[in-house]
Amino acid sequence: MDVFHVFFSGCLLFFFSNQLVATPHPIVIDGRMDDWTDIAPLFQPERPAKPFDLTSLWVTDDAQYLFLRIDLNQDILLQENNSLALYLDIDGQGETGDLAGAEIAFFFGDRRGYIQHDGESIPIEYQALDLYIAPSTMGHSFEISISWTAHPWLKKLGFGEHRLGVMLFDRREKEILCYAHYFPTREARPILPLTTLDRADPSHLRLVTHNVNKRHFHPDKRDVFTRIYQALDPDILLLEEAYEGSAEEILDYFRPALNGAPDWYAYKAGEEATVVLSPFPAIQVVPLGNSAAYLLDLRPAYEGELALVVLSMPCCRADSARQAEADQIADYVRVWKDFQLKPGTPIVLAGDANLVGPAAQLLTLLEAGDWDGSPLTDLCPKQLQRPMATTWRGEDFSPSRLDYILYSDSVLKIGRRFVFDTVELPSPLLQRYQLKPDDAPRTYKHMPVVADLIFK
Ligand SMILES: [Ca+2]
Ligand SMILES: [Ca+2]
Repeated sequence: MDVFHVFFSGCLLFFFSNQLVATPHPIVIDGRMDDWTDIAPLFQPERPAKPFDLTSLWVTDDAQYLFLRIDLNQDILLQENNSLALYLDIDGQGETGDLAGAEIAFFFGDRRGYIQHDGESIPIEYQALDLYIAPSTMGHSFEISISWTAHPWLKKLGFGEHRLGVMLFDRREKEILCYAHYFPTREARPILPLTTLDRADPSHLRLVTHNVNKRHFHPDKRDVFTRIYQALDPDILLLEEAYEGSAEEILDYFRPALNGAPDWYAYKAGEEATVVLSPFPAIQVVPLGNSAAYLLDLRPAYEGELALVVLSMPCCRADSARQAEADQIADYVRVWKDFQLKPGTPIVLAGDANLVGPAAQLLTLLEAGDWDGSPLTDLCPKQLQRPMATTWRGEDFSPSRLDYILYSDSVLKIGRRFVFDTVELPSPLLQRYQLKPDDAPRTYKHMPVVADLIFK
């Protein structure tokens, strides 16, 4: 493509002095935009003029990442079937690089791009930029992070050390949607000491959900699964896609990771083999498509019961099957509340919801409803070491938040909550739990999600 085929169509540019910003903006890539409210847009057209157009661009950064928020005038999936391209001029020189002086180009709908350096160009996917995108569902507002140092060429080009040229471009209409400049601050994020994975209080009931993706009986992975579950120390361990083995065989296999799990119960249900391991007997086990509902009796350790749905919803482009399963789950929760549960029984929906399509699927699950008539709450925990809420490591698609914990917050509080990965965790913490940095990537693609339940 050459620059003469590009029509510059009257963007307004805002040059925003980042010198006023005292601390880095605590952006979390989680698909929620409330963390951007104190940041002024870098670019806003007077009114979106084109059928597919940008309505706002925000840019901020810290020592590790460049963060972008892109708002559009229509709903899209950012990682499929769209013509949006990002061009970044990263060496501060408009005359070097490709279109608009850019050394980085990324075509979101193709999940591909390139980096240019010294007249050479290499094709890239998300890994070369350490690119995170949220939400993974359809929407018109997306947040994105790019690591300053993900690829050796980025360092050579001085990424983050020069004025950035940021261009958003519609490849279908060959139109520039925006071109703006941004001055990185590279301010360090305040680092909170991270020394323990433990519950804040021993009375908190730790729920861990993990899509083991058929790997749970893999002989090479057993040792790592054991060390990770030992470190997380669940009271209730939920597994999804644990096809191989009966519930009892899976419990026996993981006993070494669960302090021997004396007097524990094991259940398995649903087309995608959801499993519940805990010291609590189930009063009900009901398959709901790929997912399953479990009513656990928590007595005498805790009062009453826990109404649990282990999610393992249909994946990928099975949008109508996923919506149908969300409807089935929400209907079941309503039947539970209307006819079966003691009012105020805590309700938790946890597991792999695979939400990569219309946003309505999440709303359906949330609208199963809390006891006070409000929707369920989406816990949306983030990783311990990164400002990301992604629970799936990525492959072809960027890392995504696929695993969810939804709960009835009128009767349930949550203590510690996090998405667990071993990469980039501080060494003392890894040593304390006999973990290695590559344990998690060697073992799983979905990360365990942890929530400590506190009953009101
Ligand atoms: Ca956010
Ligand atoms: Ca350049």
